[in-house]
Amino acid sequence: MFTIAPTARLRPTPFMASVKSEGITHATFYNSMVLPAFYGNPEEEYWRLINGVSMWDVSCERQVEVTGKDAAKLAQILSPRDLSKCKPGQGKYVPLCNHIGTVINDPILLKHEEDRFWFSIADSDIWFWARAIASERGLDVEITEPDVSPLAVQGPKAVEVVADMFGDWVRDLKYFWFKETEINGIPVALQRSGWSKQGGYEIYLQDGSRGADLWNIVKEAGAPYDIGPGSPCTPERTESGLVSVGGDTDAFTNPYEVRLSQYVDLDVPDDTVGIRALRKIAEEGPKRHQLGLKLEGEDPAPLGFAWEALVKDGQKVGDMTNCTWSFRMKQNIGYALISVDLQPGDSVEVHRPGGIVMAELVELPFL
Ligand code: THG
Repeated sequence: MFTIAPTARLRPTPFMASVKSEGITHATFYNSMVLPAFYGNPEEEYWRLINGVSMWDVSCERQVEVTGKDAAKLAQILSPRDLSKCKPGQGKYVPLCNHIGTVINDPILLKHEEDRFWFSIADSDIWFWARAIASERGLDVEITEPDVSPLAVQGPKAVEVVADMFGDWVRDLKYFWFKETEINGIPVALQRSGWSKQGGYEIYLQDGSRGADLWNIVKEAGAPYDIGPGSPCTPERTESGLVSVGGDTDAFTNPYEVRLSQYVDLDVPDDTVGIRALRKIAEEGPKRHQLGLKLEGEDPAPLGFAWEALVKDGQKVGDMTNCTWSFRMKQNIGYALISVDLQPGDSVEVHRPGGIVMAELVELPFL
């Protein structure tokens, strides 16, 4: 189609040479970085994630490091999830909201020490946001981007690959907990995490000059398990019900609309950004909710670059924010962000570029 023209605004990843030699065919952009997408066979890459083990260059999950006397205070101001019991070595999934309660990002927060945190961010500029909030509140913190690039190892066999690399202790890591360690002299943090429901780890490379070395170490350790390159996998994440902030959300989507309410604690301090709006939304109840859609039709018809309208009795009732062919369910499935008047079991029209398709609303996750 076309080649990406280089510019210093678009940051390559430390694994770029490796993913090229693996035969990358598609990439997307995320946090002004390249996010490798496919290596020529999306279906094979999907089944490898479901049945085996897959390695993903997710360097674009950039880290925002917060250090200093008020670091913990700022972390809690930025996140409506209660962090008071979070321990060093623990990670937590923390949706971030703006002042009107819109979800603006959904990082994994890694607490290294009482006064040092990483926000491992989704696709929006939290470096800007954190600096602005910290300055306006007069906090004593430093906010930087460390030299850190996550490499995800995902799938049911990921634990074997990572145990062969680091030792059996990795089997006892609890979900989102992490440990700073090294492999062949390469400094990394190893965390049990990853954007799939198939299990796995993320290796946070802490020396950008060693990307090819780390890639090769994982590739070699994974060879007995038939590891191969992959990427955050839309069919799997859709079947599994994971949210993509920025994909499934718009400028007004609050956590209650997209099944993230369990990560909001309404009794966090009043100075947490958005908490007053969130309390009001919780009291009044959200106007939209996120449900699954099972579409009619036998042929794969993924969503393109835009949401598609959901219509009932001639009225627009919501949007389809995501649609993908499910290789396990053998049909097109998607997410609806739709009026709470519509419920699982109801059917709606999806107004697609190629015409109207009927779909049934169901609870998430699909599988
Ligand atoms: N890894 C790292 N950083 C990230 C992501 C990642 N930054 C942002 C991006 N992904 C999106 N955020 C996520 C990350 C993890 C999960 C969802 C979105 C996730 N959710 C589980 C769920 O919803 O079932 C578990 C959450 C819980 O129960 O705490 O895993 O992938 N480094």
